[in-house]
Amino acid sequence: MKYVFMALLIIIVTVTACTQAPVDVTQNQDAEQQNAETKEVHIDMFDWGFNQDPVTIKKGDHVKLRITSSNGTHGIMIPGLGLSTGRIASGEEQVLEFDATEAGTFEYFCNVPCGEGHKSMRSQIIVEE
Ligand SMILES: [Cu+2]
Repeated sequence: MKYVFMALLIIIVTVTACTQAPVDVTQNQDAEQQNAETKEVHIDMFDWGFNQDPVTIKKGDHVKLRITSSNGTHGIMIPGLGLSTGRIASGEEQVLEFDATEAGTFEYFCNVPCGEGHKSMRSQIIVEE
């Protein structure tokens, strides 16, 4: 009886050890990141406007804004997303990245006083559901 019990115990331990595959957490995280689309948008600023007016993206996108100036020194502030660039002179580029976790309309505008048309440098980022 004792041997039968020992044999059963050994079988149970062996089967349990062989069937528990280790859970690879990092693999699951990689899979999630690969599912998020990276949407690259180039916003070019000039006296006095933006080439993207508005910018439309999808909720869930990972967004990379490449921001340049082709004419004048400008910058971009997006208060609703807590993002802003510094001053970007003609020929320079700065990048802002964020995850579009919320649908909605987010105003953006020039954050560098750049002359008579400065106040008209306003646009929107529209995050669609
Ligand atoms: Cu400006």
